[in-house]
Amino acid sequence: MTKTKEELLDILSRFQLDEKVVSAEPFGNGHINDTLKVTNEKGEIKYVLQRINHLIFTNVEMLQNNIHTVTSHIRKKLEARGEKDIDRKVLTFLPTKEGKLYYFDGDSYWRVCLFIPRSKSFEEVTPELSYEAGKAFGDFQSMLADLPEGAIGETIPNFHNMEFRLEQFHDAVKTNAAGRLDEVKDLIREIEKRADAMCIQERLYREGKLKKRTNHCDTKVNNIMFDESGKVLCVIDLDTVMPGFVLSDIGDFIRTGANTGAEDDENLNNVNVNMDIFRAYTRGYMETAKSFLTPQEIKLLPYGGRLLTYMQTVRFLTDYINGDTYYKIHSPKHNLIRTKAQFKLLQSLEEHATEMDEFMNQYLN
Ligand code: GN1
Ligand code: MG
Repeated sequence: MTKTKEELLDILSRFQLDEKVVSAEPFGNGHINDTLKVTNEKGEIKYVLQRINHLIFTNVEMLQNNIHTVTSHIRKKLEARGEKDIDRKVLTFLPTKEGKLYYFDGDSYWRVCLFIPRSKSFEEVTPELSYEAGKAFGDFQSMLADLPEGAIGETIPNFHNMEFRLEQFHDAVKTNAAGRLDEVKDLIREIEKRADAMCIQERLYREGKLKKRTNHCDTKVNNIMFDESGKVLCVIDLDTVMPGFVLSDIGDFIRTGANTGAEDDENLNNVNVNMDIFRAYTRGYMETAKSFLTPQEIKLLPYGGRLLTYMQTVRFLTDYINGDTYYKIHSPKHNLIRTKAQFKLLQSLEEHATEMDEFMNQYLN
C-alpha cells in the first residue's frame, strides 16, 4: 500500500461517515483487494476501507451495484424475520458524498463498509464450524433465491463455468507459452479423461433442465464472521456473488474445508477428503438450502466437490502452462505443486464418491 496516511484520510473524507476518523491501517490477509481498518479518535475500529483490485474486477460499477443489491435484499429478509442487531448480520456499505457506491481517485477504486464489532473469523475448519458454515452459506443462498433474473451480473464472466475453464486450458496447451508441456503430459491426460463428465451443469442448463442461482462463489470458512459466543453473524467477501450453477457453494467448501492437507501440499500423503467435514457441511447446508434445491441438485451435491476440485486443478495447471500469469506464486513451481495437490484431492473424492452419494440418500426419500 503506497498511500500516505493523509491520502487515505482524504479518500475517507469523500464518504458519508458518521464519525471523525483518524487512522487507516492494513487489516486481514486477503489476496485480491487491499483492506484497511479505520479508527476513530477513541481508537475504536469503525470502518473497513478497501481498494478494489480492478485488474481482476474490471467492472467496478457492476461489482458495487451487485453488492448493494445483495446486501439490501438480505437486510429486508432479516427485517422481515424480526432479527435484531442487523448491522452485524449483513455488511453495510456507505455511499460517497455524491451518493456513489465507490470513489475513484484517478487510479484506484475505493469503498467503505461498517466494521462489525465484537466479531471473529476462523482459518481452520472443525466439524462444528463446518456445520455452522454449511448453514450460513445455505441461508445466504436461500435469502437470495428470489432475486429476479438479471438483478445482478457476473463480476468475473464465466467464473465457475467448467466448459469455459477447459477452453482456457486448451488454449494454454495449444500456445505452450512457457514451454512447460512435456513436464505435465500425464496431468493433461488425466484432465482430458474427465473433461466431458465434468460439464454436466452446462449441458443441463442448455437443455433447460437446470437454472442458475445466486452463488457466493468463495465459500471458505474465513469468509464467515462469528460473534463472541461462536454464533454466525454473517457472510462476507461478496465480490464474487453472482449468478451461476448451484454446486459452487458446496463444492468450493468441500475443496477448501474438507481437505486434510493444504491446497499446495507437497506431501500428497497429507491430502485426502475429511468425510466428517463433508458430512457436517452437508447437514448444515441442507438445513437451510433444502427449501430451494431440486432433487436433481441435491443428488449432484457430492459431484460438486469433485467438480470444484477438478476446476481448480484445471485453473492451476492452465496458469502453470501459461507461465504463472494469474495466481501469485511463492516458488517457481508453485502452480504445479498446487495442481498436483488438487489432483490428489480429486482422486480421494472419487474414491469416496459412493459413500458420499449414500449419505445424500437420506435427503432424497
Ligand atoms: C482465488 O484469493 P482467493 O483465495 O480469495 C480465486 C478463487 C480460487 C482460489 C484458489 C477471484 O481466491 O477462485 O479458488 O484463489 N479467486 C479469484 O486458492 O480468482
Ligand atoms: Mg476471496
